[in-house]
Amino acid sequence: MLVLRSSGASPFVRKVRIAADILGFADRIQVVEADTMNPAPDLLSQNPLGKIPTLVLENGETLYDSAVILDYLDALAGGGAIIPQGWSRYDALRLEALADGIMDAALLLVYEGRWRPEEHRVQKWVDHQKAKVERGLDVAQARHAKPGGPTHVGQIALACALGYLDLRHEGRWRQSHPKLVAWLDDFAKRVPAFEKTKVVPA
Ligand SMILES: N[C@@H](CCC(=O)N[C@@H](CS)C(=O)NCC(=O)O)C(=O)O
Repeated sequence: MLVLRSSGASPFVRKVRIAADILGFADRIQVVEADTMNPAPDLLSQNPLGKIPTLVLENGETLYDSAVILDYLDALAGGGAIIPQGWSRYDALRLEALADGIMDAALLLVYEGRWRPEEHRVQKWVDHQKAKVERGLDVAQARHAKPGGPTHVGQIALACALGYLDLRHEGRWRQSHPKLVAWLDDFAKRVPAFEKTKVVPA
C-alpha cells in the first residue's frame, strides 16, 4: 500500500488523488492526514520541508513534491498515460508548472491572511502574488482553454488551481476568464475524480 500524507483542502494533494483515480490506483493509496505545523518527526521525517503531498512507497522511500509524485504514478502505470511523449510532454509539464505556480501564489495569499497580523501585512507583496495568479490565468486561458484532448498532468494541475481559487478566493477568476470556466466544466465532465475530490468549505 502507498501512503499519501495529506490534508483535505490541499490543491496539490488533489492533483495526486485525481491522477491516482485516472490511473486506477485509488485503491492502492491510503490517505493519511498530516499536520504541516507539527514539529514532531512525523511528516518531517518523511519530507524535511514538512509539506504535503508526500507519498510513502512500499519500500519506505518517500517522494515529494506533487509533480514528482505524478511522474512516479505515471511510470507505475507503464508511462505515457498522463505525461505525454515528444513536444506534448513539455507542453503538459509547462502547464503543470504554471498551474502549480498559480496555486503557490494563491496559497501564500491565504497564509498571509491566516498567519500575519493585519498591521504586519505588506500590500505590495500581496499585489505581487495576486499579479502572478492573474498573469497565470491569462496565459492558461489564451493557450490551454481548449476543451477535450487527452487528460494530462497540466490539465489536472490547472483544474486543481481553479478549484482552489473557487474554494479560497471566492471564484473571482470566473468573471474575467469565461473560456477557463467552460474548460473546467468540460474537464469535470470528463474526469469524475474532480467532483469526487471536491472540498466543501468548512
Ligand atoms: N511544490 C509543492 C507545494 C506543496 C505545498 O505547498 N503544500 C502545502 C499545502 S497545500 C503545504 O504543505 N504547506 C505547508 C508549508 O508550506 O509548510 C507540491 O507541488 O507538492
